[in-house]
Amino acid sequence: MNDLVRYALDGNVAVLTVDNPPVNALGIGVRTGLKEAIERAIADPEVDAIALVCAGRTFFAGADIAEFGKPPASPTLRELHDVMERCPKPIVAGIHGTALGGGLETALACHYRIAVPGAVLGLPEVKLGILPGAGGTQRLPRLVGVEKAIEMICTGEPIGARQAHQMGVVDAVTEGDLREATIDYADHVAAEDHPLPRVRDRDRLIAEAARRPEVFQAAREHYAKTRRGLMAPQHCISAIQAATEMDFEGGMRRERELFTELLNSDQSKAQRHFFFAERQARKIPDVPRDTTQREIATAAIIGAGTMGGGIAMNFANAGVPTVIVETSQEALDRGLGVIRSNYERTARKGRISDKDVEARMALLTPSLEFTDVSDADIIIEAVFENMDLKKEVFAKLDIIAKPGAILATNTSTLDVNAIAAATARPPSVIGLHFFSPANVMRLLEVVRGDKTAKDVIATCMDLAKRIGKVPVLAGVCHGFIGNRMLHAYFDQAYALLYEGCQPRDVDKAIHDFGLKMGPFAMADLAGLDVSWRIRKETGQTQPIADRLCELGRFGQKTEAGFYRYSQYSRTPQPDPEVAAIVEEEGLKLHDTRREIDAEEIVNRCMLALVNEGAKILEEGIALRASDIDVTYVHGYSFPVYRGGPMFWADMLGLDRVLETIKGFHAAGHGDVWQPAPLIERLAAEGSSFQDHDQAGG
Ligand code: 3H9
Repeated sequence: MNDLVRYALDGNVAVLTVDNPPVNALGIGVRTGLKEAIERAIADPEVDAIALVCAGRTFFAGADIAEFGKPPASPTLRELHDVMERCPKPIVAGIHGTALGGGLETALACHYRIAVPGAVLGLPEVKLGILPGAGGTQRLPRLVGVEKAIEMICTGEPIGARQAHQMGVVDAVTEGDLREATIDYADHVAAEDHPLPRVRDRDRLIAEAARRPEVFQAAREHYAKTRRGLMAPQHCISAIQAATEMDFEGGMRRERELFTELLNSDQSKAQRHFFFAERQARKIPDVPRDTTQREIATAAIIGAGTMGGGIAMNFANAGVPTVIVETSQEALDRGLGVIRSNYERTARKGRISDKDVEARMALLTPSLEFTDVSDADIIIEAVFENMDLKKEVFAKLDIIAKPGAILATNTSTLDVNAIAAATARPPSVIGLHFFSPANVMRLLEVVRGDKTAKDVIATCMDLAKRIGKVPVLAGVCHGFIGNRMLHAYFDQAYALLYEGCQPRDVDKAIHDFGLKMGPFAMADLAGLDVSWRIRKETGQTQPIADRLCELGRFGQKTEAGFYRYSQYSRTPQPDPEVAAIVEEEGLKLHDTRREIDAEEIVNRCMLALVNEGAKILEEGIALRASDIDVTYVHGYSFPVYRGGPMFWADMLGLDRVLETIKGFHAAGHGDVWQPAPLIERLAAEGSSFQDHDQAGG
């Protein structure tokens, strides 16, 4: 065949082994090799059956995403599946690792499927802004019914082999050697001489669902709420519905139309960009992948507050024994109590078992003794955001921690170099900035100090994956990547209030743009008192927010902030008292108030992110524009279907971005609207942040 597909004979079974590392993506080479191999097996009179397996760590992880956007090359996946499904000799897929997307679709085009117990199967295309475009929306509902197919396809969440067996997606689960088991299975079904089962012919569940079209409307409403703004889940539902309204060929044609529409959409371009951005973010040019790492078998967290507790949960979830240190028994009890109730809530939702709750709690050792961290491989400080306090903690850790331990600070803004300088071992000091709630938010900003050792960085980037986080490397500056940009964003949000908006105008525009919540609802959730205290300490003012705080309006926790809240609901209600303060303070700065439309609100807030992001990029605080995108999607709920703020700017076109920024500057909105030189340069060259990333920054 070709060098990606090996052909061998085992008795009367042709064994096709695909070997296309790292994940056996079904690129053109694999498709060509497979088609030729199947045709050869069909033509060979000695062959009675075909076993299809993959080498390496996984079965096919899907179509080759890097091929999207290029002209389709024949044989396409669908053409290949046609050859497979019509093959007169049984084809058995042997599945290990992950059978995802086009990978599972290929398995569904085989006559039989067997899997090892650890295999995982799914159709995650929706996460790339597309739908399963090689028959997945037509074949899966024929096997598992419409409801289960909708759930799997619209969430993109995979299932394990045993569940897949129960649902009828695989025919058997094998504990033994997969290759041998697949050959045996193929041999066995060939001997039985039954008509070959083809998923496309199974119409019973489809016919049943055709009588209940209301299922589709309910699904549309559900995913419009839970996947707000995303086109792909709605298109997935339409494609599955087509399976109940048309014959197989008609359904396939409809699936193709919907797939093409999605593939060409800006949403899918953004989501595919994001897929590669997440993976790119793990790569650090001067820290090669094979850098020797420090072993992390145990951890310690200083501080059992909201942040410390959330961080500790990440380690317990990953099975890492963790000591949590506090200064008072009361704080320790409170912290551990919150962790337990978080776990119990998850157990009530059925996501973990009661046994898991106890196992995870057992991994956490509460302590009032600082010296109890002395054996930990990594110690993460999560105390109050105050430089003197942090320095004091690090000076103590320097004395107590074992040699080689990684000393991490969870500071969200402070100078990691200054914190490192409080120790005699700055190479072992790093920033690990978790986002609140730390057990939920996926972003981890890994802050590299001037002296942080490469093995410490490599260890932390890998550790992030182990504890379920997406790491982004940042350099040292006030607020690093995320919070420095957030500062610029909030400045504009406030400026809009002074000029003429009310909090709900700004929040609505930002929410409609796709963020989970606007800046003022977010501030109410986080609490207004923290930034008020910092402003007072640093001699700054923000008159509207200061006045709200003086009235004891600290946000949701006091049932009043920028909005009013009832005791029972977190839904923000506009408050005339706030409206009056906003107007009064606005008129102190401007002669009149003006109407500001949603487009200006979005541009002011989002382009503030982009302009600051470009400066961060130029200064080398972020390695890539795509790292900034990862930061904003995973840390600040920026809509993934816009790809992140920098990708969004690319889609607008940097010439348009520059013109709008210059317009804000000319309109007197302040010197923050001096365009970042990088934007000026890229716009002049007619290029984009993506081009800048590809050129190596
Ligand atoms: C599809 O199938 C469409 C069809 O319905 C219809 C077509 C007509 N293609 O994640 P990792 C690369 S859409 C190309 O770090 P892990 C990845 O970029 C597809 N490349 O490993 C990375 O490269 P690098 C549906 C891919 O062990 C390397 O492999 N399938 C693909 O943490 C390692 O990846 C999916 O959406 C791909 N399909 O996780 C599955 N997949 O080293 C997408 C991976 O240069 N993949 N790469 O950075 C995954 O979810 C994970 O990669 C997987 C492994 C779970 C498989």
